[in-house]
Amino acid sequence: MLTLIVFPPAMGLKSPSPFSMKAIALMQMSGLKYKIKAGDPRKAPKKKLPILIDGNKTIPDSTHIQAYLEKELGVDFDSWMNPEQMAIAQSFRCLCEDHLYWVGVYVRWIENADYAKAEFFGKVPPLMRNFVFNMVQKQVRTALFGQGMGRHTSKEIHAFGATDIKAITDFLGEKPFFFGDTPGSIDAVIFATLINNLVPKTPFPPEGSVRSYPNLVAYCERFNERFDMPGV
Ligand SMILES: N[C@@H](CCC(=O)N[C@@H](CS)C(=O)NCC(=O)O)C(=O)O
Repeated sequence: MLTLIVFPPAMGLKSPSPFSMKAIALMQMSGLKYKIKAGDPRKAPKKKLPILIDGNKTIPDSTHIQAYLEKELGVDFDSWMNPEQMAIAQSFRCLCEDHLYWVGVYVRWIENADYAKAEFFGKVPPLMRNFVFNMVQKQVRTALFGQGMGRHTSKEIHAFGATDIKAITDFLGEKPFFFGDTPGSIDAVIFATLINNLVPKTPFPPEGSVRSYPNLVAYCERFNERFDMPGV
């Protein structure tokens, strides 16, 4: 039995991490039997989630999980795509995972700190809660600074996010999935990114949020329904 280890539920999502959500989406798209378990990134081989466990094999990283499903388990996500579509998909994957992701991290952990504290550490005894949250927030700030996003002002970060989301909404247009009628692995990325932008209270960026684009909201609903996403 395959086991997918993801961040525990919060913010009304089965997993409030775009990478965990992407892995869940890929598993749902694969049609394989698997179970989801909440885990702790500190215990993961690369100190990040998601990871996939298949017997005695451990596969960290959502991209490597996708490759494992394709190469080892025969799942075919994208063979219908032509090289131009593959190139566009790769560009949008980087937009979501290497740029827009960091806008979300900033909005969630820095700008909406009280909400994040309550959602992620609400069950921690009050005396410990501030301590643990401050520790995590410090790590997040360091990561944001190292990546570069954290060196910008709030207004600049929002503008980056709004431009990324505009690119997604414009490219999608009225198509049911990212490249038309057939969903591919890029849809797992786009869905996971958008759904993490749709959580209540932290629609990011506030200017030009996902919620303000009807085609993106409808896309999330369509993906959710088609792949019977658990607990979204
Ligand atoms: N490249 C990885 C990124 C995974 C990732 O960044 N996961 C974050 C949560 S969204 C994480 O585990 N962070 C824990 C930490 O940095 O301590 C993937 O595609 O799976």
